[in-house]
Amino acid sequence: MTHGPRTLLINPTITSRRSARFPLSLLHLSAALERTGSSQIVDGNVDRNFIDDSLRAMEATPFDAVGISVMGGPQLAPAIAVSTAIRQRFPAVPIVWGGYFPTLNTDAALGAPYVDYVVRGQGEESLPELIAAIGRKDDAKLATIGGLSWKHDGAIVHNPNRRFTLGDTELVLPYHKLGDPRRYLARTYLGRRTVAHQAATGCRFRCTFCGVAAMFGGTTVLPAAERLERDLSYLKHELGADSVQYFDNNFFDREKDMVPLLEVMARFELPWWCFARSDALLNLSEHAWKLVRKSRLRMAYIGAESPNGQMLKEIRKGTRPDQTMEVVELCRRHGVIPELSFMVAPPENTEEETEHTFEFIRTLKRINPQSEVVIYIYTPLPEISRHEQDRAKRPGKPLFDLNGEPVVFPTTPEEWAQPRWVNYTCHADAPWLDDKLRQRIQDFVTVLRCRYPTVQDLRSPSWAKRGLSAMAGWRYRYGRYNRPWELELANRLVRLRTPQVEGL
Ligand code: B12
Ligand code: SF4
Repeated sequence: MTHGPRTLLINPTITSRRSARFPLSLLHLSAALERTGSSQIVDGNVDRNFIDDSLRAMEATPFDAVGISVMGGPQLAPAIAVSTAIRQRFPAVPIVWGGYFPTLNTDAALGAPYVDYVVRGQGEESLPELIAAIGRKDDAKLATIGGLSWKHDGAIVHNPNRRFTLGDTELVLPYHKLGDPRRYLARTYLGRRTVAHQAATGCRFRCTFCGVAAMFGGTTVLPAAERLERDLSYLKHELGADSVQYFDNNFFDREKDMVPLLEVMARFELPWWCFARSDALLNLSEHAWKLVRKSRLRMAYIGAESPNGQMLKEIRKGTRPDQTMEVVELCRRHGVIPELSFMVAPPENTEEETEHTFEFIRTLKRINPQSEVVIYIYTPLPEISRHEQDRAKRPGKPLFDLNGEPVVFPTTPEEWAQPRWVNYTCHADAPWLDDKLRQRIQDFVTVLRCRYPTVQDLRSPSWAKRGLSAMAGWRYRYGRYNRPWELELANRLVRLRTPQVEGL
């Protein structure tokens, strides 16, 4: 029998059941909570009735608190819905929000009547401390919990940030809390049973546009090789995983620290995917590349962002366009597919920069036709979301909409959940984008993805992909992207996959 506080942890629906991967945030929190109490997980990605099921779980067992993981964008509306339902039925149970949305929009989240506490950044230490303090009704203790934002006498209080750690190194995550963890293994381009895993946490860079920089403020913590070995051993031998998608924010860190990890991975030989930077890959030694090949890296998602060196400097990306060109060639030589992401339609020189990016993508495709391309609209973070140190050092430029009016960001979760702000968060639309350019971008993307269907698409038959590619050939060759109605029609039948929405 378990003693101590009980916490219900909820992952509101964000993706289809097919695309559901381990809710790693909740698994990490659950592992931490088990030390002093117990927890139950409801995952809205596999449990489509997660609101009713959360209420039922609370009826069956009294919980001391509910923790909800919230990413901005499409997860927000279900997060609001489940929080409201819980507040109505169980008004006395405290509700804690954590994850990227409340970390980046703390005041908006805490202003909602159904959010009592926000944990900013990592939750492994703050959440158990918070739940213990709530149980003892200990306000003095609340004031000492790092990373906590809370309400005191009607005002919002932000405690100082907490340092990042990798938490307990003794145990594998409590995957059994998800029912049968094997149902989270999926057929992907990497293998028949791909598993999601996070080895290191954070990122040492501070790109101004990035939610990861806003969360971690340039900090990263790598795991010990033994820990990675233990985790991979469990995933491969106990769960039967045959490939791994690493969710690490930025996989390749300093080579000397990476080599012991790559050595472990080279022993497991599980094909893998990760987020990486062009400079890190270009700087790897021949020895490291040997390990990378042996460990079977299949695809690296690289933030190329822009062909404009000046813009890359301004956003503090720290990489250059020539490095993007070099890395696609390097990847080709090593049998790794580069998946390049770009941010088009920036707030300044919107059209020109977009066309320039299209041309750059064509050049990269010539160097390495296997390069995959993901196109986002550049939607800078609201100033208030950026990490406090970066805000002070480098204030962002003001943003204006099409009418020249300043862009005013939402101040409540409900506003952030409106379609136009969901699109903003998903980098799918921006207030300075006119209909003509929006259409132009959409047309380019249609022609490009038909001309070069992604290898990540296992759903569409290869004859259909070949057919689409042939149909799109002349448009791509002559740059005639406008109104590709025939491709849209054909694509509606084939339904090519969109990894930027669904994940691998
Ligand atoms: C997996 C993932 C997804 C999956 C969702 C999971 C699934 N398939 O089941 C999918 C693919 C659906 C997805 C979608 C999106 N994602 Co996403 N996603 C991720 C990813 C790669 C991993 C998340 C993860 O598991 N991390 C590991 C865990 C351990 O860390 P964590 O989630 O941060 O949790 C810790 C803390 O945040 C905190 N915490 C979290 N929840 C809670 C709850 C409580 C109560 C507490 C106390 C603490 C707490 O404690 C946890 C443990 O330390 C991250 C990048 C990353 N590496 O984190 C991006 C990331 C979170 N996604 C992001 C975004 C923006 C999106 C989108 C909304 C937009 C987009 N275009 O990418 C889309 C929506 C797409 C659409 N149109 O529908 C951004 C968020 C940044 C921001 N600006 O807000 C990230 C950081 C990617 C990036 N580099 O920009 N995503
Ligand atoms: S864009 Fe990539 S490198 Fe830059 S801060 Fe974000 S995760 Fe790190």
